[in-house]
Amino acid sequence: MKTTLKIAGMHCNGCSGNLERMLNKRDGVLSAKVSLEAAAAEVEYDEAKVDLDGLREVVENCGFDVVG
Ligand SMILES: [Cu+2]
Repeated sequence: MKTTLKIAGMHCNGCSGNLERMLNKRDGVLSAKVSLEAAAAEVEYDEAKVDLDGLREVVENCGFDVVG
């Protein structure tokens, strides 16, 4: 599965880099790419291991919000 999440709350490359690292660490995430400019995370994941709620949880644990 591949999805693009719109992220609110990222202010700098530290924010986006941290979120990208945390998403990539999540079990079931095959690859994650976070763009500060687009305020979005492109995530490829194994839906048998993680779902959208699981991805949202990672985003929220990093202090950001999924807005779409
Ligand atoms: Cu920042």
